[in-house]
Amino acid sequence: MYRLTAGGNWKILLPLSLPMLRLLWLFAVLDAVLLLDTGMLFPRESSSRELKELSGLWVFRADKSPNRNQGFERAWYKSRLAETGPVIDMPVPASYNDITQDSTLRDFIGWVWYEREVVVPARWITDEGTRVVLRVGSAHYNSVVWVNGEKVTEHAGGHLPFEAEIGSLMRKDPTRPCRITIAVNNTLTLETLPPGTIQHMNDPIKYPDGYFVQNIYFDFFNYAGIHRPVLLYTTPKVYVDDITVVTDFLDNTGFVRYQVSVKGAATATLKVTLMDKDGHCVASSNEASGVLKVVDVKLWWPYLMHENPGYLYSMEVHLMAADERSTYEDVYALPVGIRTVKVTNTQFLINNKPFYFHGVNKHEDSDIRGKGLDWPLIVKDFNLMKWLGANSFRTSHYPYAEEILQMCDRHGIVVIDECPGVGIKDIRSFGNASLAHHLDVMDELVRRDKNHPSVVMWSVANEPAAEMQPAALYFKTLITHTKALDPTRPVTFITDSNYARDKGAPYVDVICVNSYFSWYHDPGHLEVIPIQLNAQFENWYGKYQKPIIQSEYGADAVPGLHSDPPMMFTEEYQNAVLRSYHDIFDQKRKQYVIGELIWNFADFMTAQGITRVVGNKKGIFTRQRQPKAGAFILKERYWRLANETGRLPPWTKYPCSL
Ligand code: BDP
Repeated sequence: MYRLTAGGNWKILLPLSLPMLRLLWLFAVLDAVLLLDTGMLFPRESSSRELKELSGLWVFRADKSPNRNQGFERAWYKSRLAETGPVIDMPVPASYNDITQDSTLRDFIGWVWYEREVVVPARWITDEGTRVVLRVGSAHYNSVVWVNGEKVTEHAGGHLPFEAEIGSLMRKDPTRPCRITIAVNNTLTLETLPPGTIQHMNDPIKYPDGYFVQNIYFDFFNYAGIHRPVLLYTTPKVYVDDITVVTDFLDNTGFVRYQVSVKGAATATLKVTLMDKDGHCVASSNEASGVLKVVDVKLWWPYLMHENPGYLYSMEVHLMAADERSTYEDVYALPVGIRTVKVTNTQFLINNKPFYFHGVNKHEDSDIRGKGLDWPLIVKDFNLMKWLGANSFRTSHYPYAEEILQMCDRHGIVVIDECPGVGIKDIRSFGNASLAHHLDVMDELVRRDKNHPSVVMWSVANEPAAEMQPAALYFKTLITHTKALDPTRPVTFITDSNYARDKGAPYVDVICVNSYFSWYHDPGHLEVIPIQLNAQFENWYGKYQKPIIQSEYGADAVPGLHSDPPMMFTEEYQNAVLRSYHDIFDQKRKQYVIGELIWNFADFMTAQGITRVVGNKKGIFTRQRQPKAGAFILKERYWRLANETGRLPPWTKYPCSL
């Protein structure tokens, strides 16, 4: 048996029992987690924390100067933006691209400037024991932030949050409102994620003076701006900075290994309480780290796998500390789902039961707001996914808003969480600087999303040019690093069906393959799908003996376009592609295929080009979320799969519930 010593180390006393082995494993994995210096807990109100949302109208100005640098040269952050030149209203959160009628703003490349003045409650300023934190949910891509003309932080990359403590700055001049200026630059280079290049067109016969374009190697519109809520929140000076949980269970006992990190004081008293949904305390502790044992545990189950999916406990951390001036009390409540994830040669196991991904790939994309967070859209999409019988999605091709992951936790929708490693096609994007940034982004992603039970796998990239020589070392480093960051979740990288691009495959736990037979290959030839898809699966499995997810497949369908026999771009052709793929999935899912994710949930905007008719039309829903014929095929299939592979109580069985 093992016994826990004061320092949290285990000592061998007697042979191990099974529950003890479980505990030991939990300790080992959490100790292996590479924690970053600071946490990135989602801002939540509590008895010790207040929030002030800064969503709404901001003042906006695009820097249209030839080198896009006038804002910095003339220090636009030093005064009100309106004093620097013409400004317009801009909603936050939203992409700025589709808000006006100005095509130069839609296609703008470079720095844009946002500004907002805010008045905060007086006690935030007077109470020096209060921290005031400015948080940006995400901005595309590089950002610099000033408060009252002083720089407080900068951040590289979109899709992930960043913060700065601004209390002391606000206290410098408590009488004036606080002016927040955020400059955001959407330029993509060989070393950003996603990568891109700026091309200057110097031929005076063809292009105006100073003309340049942004080249990108991914298939979605390069929306930009402040995409997620900006807010101010408070914590006491001594505060809960981070919480990490890892869960396990044995029979009907659940285990929650946790670690709380405190900032602002060397010592603090903690009380950690795990509450069930009814608010009853099921376990508690006074330590900063330990294992909470939950008797008669209610596991977190995916949607359609259990009659009560998405069960969440609440871990309430109560901190108390004191210094010579004051006492501090902080309270933070983290939702916790108790579940396990494991991968074998042929299966993906959630709570030791085989899980089959029947889901979708999405985009954060819609009319007018672009990639801006929008609650009506989020809730509509969840209703559509549930209507469809989808139990999962992949956050193609970048991390989605944490608010979306919280919905997944609550509804039991399983997530493959992808970083923005999309469009890595140029050999120069495999260099050290690119790798260092990619590793940083994985750090930030894991730090933000590690506690979400819905997140069951990390995806480090989509369809990189992995046949290039430096890719092998690049992906080995990236995948090994990600596994070290989080030893509890499998890691994948998404490849196309070209076997030459398998450089990440030796290191991943699950092979994810995208293929577009009868579309990009042999366009119009539906008859090739069975043979090519069969060969794809046999080859990848034959080489690596790892379970496979068909991570993308599909065909464009312009809604309302019909033809029989089917022709490309009609709804009938999309249907035929889906049906043909499904036949092979049904054969292979008895062996080692563990999932299928349609490309795409909904039509989405792309750059203009000769293959795109106002965006990518591979959605089974239109961009306005109306079903095409393919949605009904998928709905029929997903409910059938749920009935076969899930554990649905009789009353939810298709078609009775629909
Ligand atoms: C895949 C890409 C995806 C594209 C899709 C398509 O992963 O981003 O949108 O092709 O062309 O290869 O529709």
